[in-house]
Amino acid sequence: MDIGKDTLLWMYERMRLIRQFEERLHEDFAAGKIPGFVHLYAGEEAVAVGACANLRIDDFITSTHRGHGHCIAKGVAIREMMAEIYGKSDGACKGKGGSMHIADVDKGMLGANGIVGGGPPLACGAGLSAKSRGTDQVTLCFFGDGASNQGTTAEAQNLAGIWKLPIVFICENNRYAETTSTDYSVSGRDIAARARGFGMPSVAVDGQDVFSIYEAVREAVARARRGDGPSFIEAQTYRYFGHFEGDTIKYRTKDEEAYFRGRDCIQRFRDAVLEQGLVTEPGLAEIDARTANIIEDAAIFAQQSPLPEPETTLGDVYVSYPAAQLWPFREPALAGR
Ligand SMILES: Cc1ncc(C[n+]2csc(CCOP(=O)(O)OP(=O)(O)O)c2C)c(N)n1
Ligand SMILES: [Mg+2]
Repeated sequence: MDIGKDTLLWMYERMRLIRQFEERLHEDFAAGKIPGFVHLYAGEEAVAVGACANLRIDDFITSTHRGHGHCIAKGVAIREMMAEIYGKSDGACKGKGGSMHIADVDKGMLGANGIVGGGPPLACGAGLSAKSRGTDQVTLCFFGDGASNQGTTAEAQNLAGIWKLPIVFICENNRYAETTSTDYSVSGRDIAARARGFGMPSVAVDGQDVFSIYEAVREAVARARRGDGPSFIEAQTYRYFGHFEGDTIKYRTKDEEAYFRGRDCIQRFRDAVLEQGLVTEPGLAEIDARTANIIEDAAIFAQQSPLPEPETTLGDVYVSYPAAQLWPFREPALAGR
């Protein structure tokens, strides 16, 4: 396995953090402690973690309504995420965004959002910005199978293709868009094949295998950094919980759920690294204990944080950029197309 030990341990820690974060939210939401809508990412951890393991802090990601895993994989602070989801003033967006609007631009996390297909055009903006400024920053664009049917996603792939933008499109095909199965909603069934029509390399990979995701994204990120343009990866995965917390899940069978839980990304990671002697059982147990503490600490932090003051409601609606940040752009913006 061509992955350094530090990266392996980081992958395990991040996947455990996401799983424990989501399981904690599942409990706290059921107990009535969390306001608003919550869409959980548990089951899909390998996608965000395997992908973001290839990034630098100054790279960008765009996200979806199911964004906690993307945030954690890109390094957003767990305490601030938890407080944001609780709607508290110490949250990543001062408690005004909630689960579906966590953003941390300093970490390159350009924001979760509630618009299905909202991320791909945003990724084009980030990609065009990097290209215009002459940096080698890469943008990973996460979106779902449902979003793959949106016009915005097709338009973004086309723009990224003609402008050779440094973007990796990552479709998280978890087989459902709300209650609708991809068997019904995806014409032609093959999401990865569609991207080839835009002239970019595209592969479908096992999204419950962190190593497969890591390898596929590594190649795509290298291509983007070289200036060779976008790539597309369809990650075939599964969400363990309902579409949103409160979903009665009438649209899939228990057998199907058991099948995918039997292919759990964290368990498979453990089996692989232990069998190959890359990490020891106590080494993994130490990470389990540490991540459990981080989640417990974050939940207490969120519960103790005050609610935002009503008079702050209209603050932070628009961003003011100092003129110096906007100009000069490096010209020509699209040289080398
Ligand atoms: C433009 C738009 N249309 C419809 C919705 C309602 N909606 C919210 S999530 C969702 C399903 C998205 O499915 P997918 O892209 O596969 O993501 P997943 O929830 O499976 O992660 C829909 C239809 C929306 N938020 N935005
Ligand atoms: Mg889906």
